[in-house]
This record gives sequence, C-alpha cells and structure tokens, in this order.
Amino acid sequence: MPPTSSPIAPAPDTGAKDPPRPHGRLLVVSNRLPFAVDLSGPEPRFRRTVGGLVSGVEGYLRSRIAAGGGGWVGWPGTDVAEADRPRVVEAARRDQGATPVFLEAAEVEGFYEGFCNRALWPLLHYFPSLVRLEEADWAAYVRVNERFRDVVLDALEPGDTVWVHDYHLMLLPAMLRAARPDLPIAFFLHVPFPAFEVFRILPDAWSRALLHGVLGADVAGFHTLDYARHFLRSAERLSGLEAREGEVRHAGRVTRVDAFPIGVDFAALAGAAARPDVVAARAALDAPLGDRRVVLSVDRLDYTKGILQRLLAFERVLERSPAWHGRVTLVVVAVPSRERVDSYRRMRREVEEAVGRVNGRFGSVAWVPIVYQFRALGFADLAALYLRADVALVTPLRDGMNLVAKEYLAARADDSGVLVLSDTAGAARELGEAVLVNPYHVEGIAEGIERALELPLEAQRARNRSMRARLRRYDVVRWGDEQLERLDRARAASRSLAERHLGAGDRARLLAAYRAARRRLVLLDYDGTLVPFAGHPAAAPPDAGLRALLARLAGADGTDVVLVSGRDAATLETWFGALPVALVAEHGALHRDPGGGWERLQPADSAARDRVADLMEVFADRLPGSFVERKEVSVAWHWRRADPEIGAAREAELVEALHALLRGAPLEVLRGKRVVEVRGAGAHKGGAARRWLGRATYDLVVAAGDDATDEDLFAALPPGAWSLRVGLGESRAGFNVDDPADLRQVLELLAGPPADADA
Ligand code: ADQ
Repeated sequence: MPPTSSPIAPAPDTGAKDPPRPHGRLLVVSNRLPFAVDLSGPEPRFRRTVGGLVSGVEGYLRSRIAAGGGGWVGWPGTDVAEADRPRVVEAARRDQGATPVFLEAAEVEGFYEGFCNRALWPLLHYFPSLVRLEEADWAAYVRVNERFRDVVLDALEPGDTVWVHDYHLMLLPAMLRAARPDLPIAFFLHVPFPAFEVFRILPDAWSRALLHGVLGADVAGFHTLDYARHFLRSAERLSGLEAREGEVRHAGRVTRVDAFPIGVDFAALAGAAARPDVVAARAALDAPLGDRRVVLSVDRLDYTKGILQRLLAFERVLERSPAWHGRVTLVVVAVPSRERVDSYRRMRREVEEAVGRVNGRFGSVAWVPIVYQFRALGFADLAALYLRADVALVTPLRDGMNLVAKEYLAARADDSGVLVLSDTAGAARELGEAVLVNPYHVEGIAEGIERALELPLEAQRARNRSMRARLRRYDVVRWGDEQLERLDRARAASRSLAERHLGAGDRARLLAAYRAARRRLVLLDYDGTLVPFAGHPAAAPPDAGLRALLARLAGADGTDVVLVSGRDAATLETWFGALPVALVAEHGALHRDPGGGWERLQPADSAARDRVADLMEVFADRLPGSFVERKEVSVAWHWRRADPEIGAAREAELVEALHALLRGAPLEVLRGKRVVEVRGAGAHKGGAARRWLGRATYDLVVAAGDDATDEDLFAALPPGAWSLRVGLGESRAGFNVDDPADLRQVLELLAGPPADADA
C-alpha cells in the first residue's frame, strides 16, 4: 500500500481572513492524531491517515495555526512501547506540533474497539441491533477520557482554546471544565445525534454522563439542526434541562448548542484541475476507462456507508438497461477501516463477493463493469477521479455529513457532473439539488443512477452552480471560525449570568443588611423555589429541615415571613399552618395571617371555574401524564410528566380554547412551567406583596421565586429590595441563585444557626 496522504492539499490562501477574535493557541483534541507513527526506521516517521475528521479539521487548523498557533492532541493509533514513547513525543512535537496520548492494548480494546465502535458508532448511526453494551467497555471509555483530560491539562498554556472532537471524547469537555472552570472549550460531533428513542437504548447513567460531558463545553456543534435538536431533546428528557433558542443554562453557565455543517477546502479542490500532478493522474485514467461513462463511489469501508446496496443498485441498472452494457464503469474506492471489528470484516467479504458476482455476470474481456480498489488514494489520484466521474454515487445509509459529496462538487470547476446523494446523509440538508435517493431502496438508487447518467449538461450545471456557490461560501474556514465566534458569545453570556449570580460578596452584604434591619419582610414562593418540582403537586411536601428553617426565620424579632404560592389554601394550611408564617394561596386570591383564619380577597365564580375544569379534563384525557388540579378559585392543568413535544402542542391548543371560552369573563389564563392555570383576573403575587408592604414600614425586603408568576411579585417590590430568581432564566429579579438548595443556603445564612447549635 503506498503511503496515504491527506486528500486535501495545503490551501494556499484560504487562511483566516480577519480573524473574528484575538486567538490564543487552538488545541484540537480527537481520538486519533491525523497521522500514524512508523517506528521501523531509526527516527519515528509519520503517515497521514484518511477520514472525514482529518480532512475537515486539518484544513481549518492550518488556517488557525497561522493566526495563533496550536496543535493536535490524540492517540497515534498504534501500540507504542513504553521505551519508544519519549522519542515519539519528541518527534511528534517537533515535526507535527502534536501531543500523543498513549493507550494500553487493553484500553484500546475496551475504549476504541469496544465502547466507541461496538456501542456508540452503531447507536449514533441508527443500527441498534449492532449495539453491544459492556460494563467493562464503558469503564474503559471513562478511563480513556480521563487520560485525555490529564494530557490536555498538561499541554495547556494560558490563553489556549480547546476544541474536542467527536463521539470518542464526549465526557472530556465536562472533565476539563471541572478542572479549569474558565477554559474556553468547544465540542463538535462529526456523526449524527439520533432521536431520543434511539439514544435511550444506552443505560440512563451512561447517556446522562455523555450529555453532561458534552454540556461541559461552551459551544456544542452538530452538522445539522436535526442533530442539535435531538441532542437537546435527550438532555431535556434525561436530565430535565431546558433549552431556549439553542442555549442550555446549567451549573451557572451557558452552553450554546447549534448546527455548523462542516465544509471543505473549496479553493484547493476547485483549483485541483490545474495542478500538474492531477493532470497526470487524470491522463493515467484514460487508457483503462476509455470513453466510457464513469460512476464513482469513494468511502471508508463502513457498514453505514451503504456500499453493498450501491453495488446491488448498479447491478439492477445493468439488468434493467442492456443499453448501458459496455458503456459505463462503476469505480469503487474503499479505504480500509476498523479491520479488527467483526462486522467490518464481514462487510468487506460481502462487498467483494458482490463485485465478483456483477463482474462475472455482465463483464467481458473488453469491459469490466466494476473496478474495485481497496486502498486509500492520495490527493492527486482522488481529485483525478472526481474530475473524471460523470456521476458521484454517495448513498450512505446514515452519515453525519459526508465530505465526499462536497469534495466532488467542489472539484467540478466547470459545474458539470451529477451527484446522487442519499437523503439520510447530513449533506442532503444543504445539497437539495442533487439527485436524492433512499439508500435502502435498491430499485430507487438504480433509477437515480439512470437519471443521473441521462441528465443533460445544462441541467447538471444549473443544479451544481447553486450548490457550489454554497460550498464556496461556507468552506471549512468559515465552519471553524463560526464555532469559535459562537464560543465567545456563549462565554459572554455565561459571564453575564455569573454577574447576576448571588456571589459570596453579595451574600455577605445581604447578611449584613439583614442583621442591621429592624423590620424585615421575607416573601417566598414555594414550588421550584423552596423545593424542587415533583411530578405531581402532592409529591412535594416540605421536609423537616425546611419547616425548621422557616420557623427560625419567622421566629426572629421584627421578621414577617410570607409564603406566596399558587397552591390551594388547604394544602398550605396542612403543611405550614402550625408555623409562625403568613400564607398566600392561589397566587393572592386567599390570605392567612400567622395563626389566623383564611380571608378570601377574590370572589370565586365556581360556575366559570367548572367550565374551565371540564375543558381541561378533555385535554387531560388526551395527554397521558397530564392532570387537572381544582382549587378554590382557580384551576390548573399540569403536564410535567407528559411527553414534552406533544405536551407543548396540546398546551398551545388548550390556551387557544381557553381564550375562546373565557371571552368577557373576569378570569385570566396563565402559562407557567408545564402548567396552564386559570385564575381570577387581578389576583396575582404582586397584589399579595403590596398588601404586606402597606402594613408596616420594612427596612429590608427579600423575595424569592422561580417562574413567571413570581415576576409580578418582583415587580411590586420597593427599590432596594433583594429579589432572587431561583434558576438561571431571564428575570427582573436582581440576582439569580442556582436552585432550591442554593436558596436554602442563603436563607440558612440569614436565619443563623439553630439555637441548640450555639452551645
Ligand atoms: P467519515 O465517515 O470518514 O467522516 P466522509 O465525510 O465521507 O466520512 O469523509 C471521508 C474523507 O476521507 C473524505 O475527505 C474523503 O476524501 C476521504 N476518503 C475516503 N475514501 C478515501 C480513499 N479511498 N482514499 C482517499 N481518501 C478517501 C466522519 C463522519 C462524516 C463527516 C465527517 C466530517 O462519518 O459524516 O462528514 O466525519 O465531519
């Protein structure tokens, strides 16, 4: 096998124009280094490896290194003996600017062959029946991610940005984040992210760890919006995280989740036809191929690429259309891949058998229908084939993106040629003018091939012009720059979140003011503020610690504590009736002073409420997991436990139906977190706050809440009040705290230690 070389030649001038940010070094971290090590000579030598990740990232990295420096961190792909490691490290740094991560043979088996190739790869490409889940493989995956973390931490210099690539290292961003909270980290997934129903095949603990791992990055990139959405949906379903407009806020930070379709080095490919080595390679194709039409198939030999179906489709063309006999050749170039994995070895056998069968069946001395090469080609040979092929047949069963499709189009500088592309490749999202086919449907692919072979030149050009314009604009440099630019923005958003976070200094100031005040008012929402949300309202009673905390707060001289809740009076009475706190039920419709009786501030229109409840019951029947809560004045439809997508759609329908039903009635519709509530117009938490503020002159007011209904409360506060929003969402509150546990720490601080702790 000749030494492989990167199919993309160095780009002369596609380097970063006007870099969008002042860059430090960019450390690219991927499982494999872009080269393999050859230790047969006196000095280690390096050979380029082939694959989409290398093609894409290398092109970008070259441009970045010119701008700010950087290098690659990864596994050299072979077992390097302990004794050889120092000289490999030295040579890799000197010749390639790279830092190797060495793995032991057992780790390679469990991590790479095992969890990566036998579990994650088939899972992410929708081949669940090939997924093998082994505890030992998962343990190796965790360990190897930790190994990468240690090497990266060691290699880091101040100002570096780390860009982690692909499914092998999904835990790494969070591991790095834990060690360096301030490190700029990007993550990119080169393969599809599947629908939740497929991703959930992994044990919960593993899938959660993978999701949280990725969310350790400031920006998490995917090829298509579908993959980004699937990722967010899984994060929502498995970890209860909520995403808004592609942003996940968690652990005090923002992670931007977005689509960045990888590009190709357009200039290098478009200029290939003029290179002397390409011209020579192309001339060498003339004798064997003659004036026959050429259909080209180029891939790593992988079961996701649909090579066998492609061969069957070509066989169908020859069966259906004898007119093509002797006039068309299918050139199949398959680069060896993962040859130690069984399913790959099996597939290679099947592919080679199919080639033999078709050639035996249709070929002659003068014509070989399928020319098959099992090897990697260098840039010149590959570009020559792109230029010679009338049709590129790119029909993966699943593919994150597929660069061969884009490379073929980019190389066709005269806009001729036809791309036949499967609609399950990420590239189909951008290359809609290609002849799109279903890669499982052999007959359909055969029709696609015939259509492509017959497409007139003008039609070819019209299709290719717009696709090529897109590829020219969104090349690999733009792809990388855009992610780093989003990374900056996500970090800025994280910083502004941090500024609003109630930090240690703020806590000390609050405590000092609280202690100095003589009259204090503490207004607290309950659900989502003092306790986390539970699936059902009845499942969220206060624990003993919370009751003791409230008793201590309210027991202090000059302190009024008011629980301002949307819950019904009876529940609040049962839970808190014995404590010296005031209670506000149903968002302000009912009040109770400490130890007193309930006072209704709003007339209840029970007929209207029942009409609303009946309508809500219909929706509860239609959405499994949702239910109706009838209170004295108001009524609520909860759907926290229902499917998020269907739930959101049903919610929108219900709200519309309610508006129609309530036209003119003194009731209003309120949308909370997965709950729709109808309450008396004018009964809101702001009114409750004002009522208390009017009763005494407080020199300190503290209020805490977590959702839209609490915004009314915050709006009613006097200047100088301390308002705390629980969770990281937008709010008019002055500060954010992380979650109920964090708020309780703040309240513990204010309440001071329990009496018996003084002793
Ligand atoms: P791959 O699965 O490796 O990449 P692909 O995107 O097609 O798939 O990239 C293959 C690369 O290898 C291309 O640059 C191609 O030129 C080169 N190549 C393939 N066969 C070759 C051969 N015989 N000789 C020489 N070169 C050859 C993964 C994902 C893809 C995603 C990329 C980039 O699976 O979906 O597009 O990463 O993100």
